[in-house]
Amino acid sequence: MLMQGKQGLVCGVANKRSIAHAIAKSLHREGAKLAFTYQGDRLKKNVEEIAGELGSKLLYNCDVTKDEDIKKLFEDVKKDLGHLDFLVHAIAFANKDDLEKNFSTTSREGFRVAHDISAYSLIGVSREAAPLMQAHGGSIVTLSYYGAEKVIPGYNVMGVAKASLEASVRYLAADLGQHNIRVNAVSAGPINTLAARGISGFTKILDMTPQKAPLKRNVEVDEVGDAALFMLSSLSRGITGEVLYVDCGYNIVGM
Ligand code: NAD
Ligand code: IMJ
Repeated sequence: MLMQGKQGLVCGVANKRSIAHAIAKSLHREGAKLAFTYQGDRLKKNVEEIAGELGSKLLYNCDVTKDEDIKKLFEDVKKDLGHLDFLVHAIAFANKDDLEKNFSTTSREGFRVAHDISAYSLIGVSREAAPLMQAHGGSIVTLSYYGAEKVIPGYNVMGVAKASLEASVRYLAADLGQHNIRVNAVSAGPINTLAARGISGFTKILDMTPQKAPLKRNVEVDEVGDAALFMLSSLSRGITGEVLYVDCGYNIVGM
């Protein structure tokens, strides 16, 4: 029971396939008390059901493009939970046409949206979570992807946003370390979630990964859940500002 007596907030559950759901399952298995955010009424029922299965009734609506939603979220969390030991950020979005067209056609607005939702939001939620963590320290984990550092066909502006996210992890870690708050990213291999479905070429990438990855297979979502659990638990207490690859070793291979 690695997380006995610990409580935290999970942002980014859309449905049962979500990486945030797998992380929440790992945290629940180890005894953590969980609260969840959902993005708008469309997803409330899904998240309510998932939270219920993981012993939680604590749900908050939060659209990370709205500063007032983020502020209200942590005011409510403070009322309901008092303090936070951990925070999971598993949120990304870019306009679909920016993931399909040539990268050089990315519009100013498309660039802004991808960076606002996929990178700035980590800064926004970390800033508001920090005062709730300061007394005991805390751990924040976000999700990244290899497209942050190497060109992956179609990942386009999301790759640039993930590069910004990973740099933000380092700057947040440097800033919040004085309060014993750690900030890390888990860089997951391709997983068939809502955020991957309908992406042209995604199936091809899933099919090609086992040929190159040292473990000769794709990563399973529960493996990402357990790695995030490690980063959120005291087992990783000496680690901050890091990007941990959970990709069956894919990123270490040149060709
Ligand atoms: P998902 O679709 O289940 O999760 C994405 C979440 O982002 C959803 O819950 C959605 O509601 C939320 N979101 C989008 N815009 C938002 C907004 N404005 N406000 C609040 N929430 C918003 O897909 P997933 O694959 O579980 O994605 C979770 C994270 O994992 C993302 O950061 C993604 O980039 C990352 N990731 C995914 C893969 C993959 O192959 N699926 C690989 C590596 C990293
Ligand atoms: C996404 C696009 C292109 C290639 C991709 C992906 N590969 C992988 C993903 C190879 C693994 C999934 N991924 C890592 C993401 O971060 C996805 C983010 C995303 C997905 C969508 C789809 C629907 C939509 N906007 C999106 N914005 C971000 O409209």
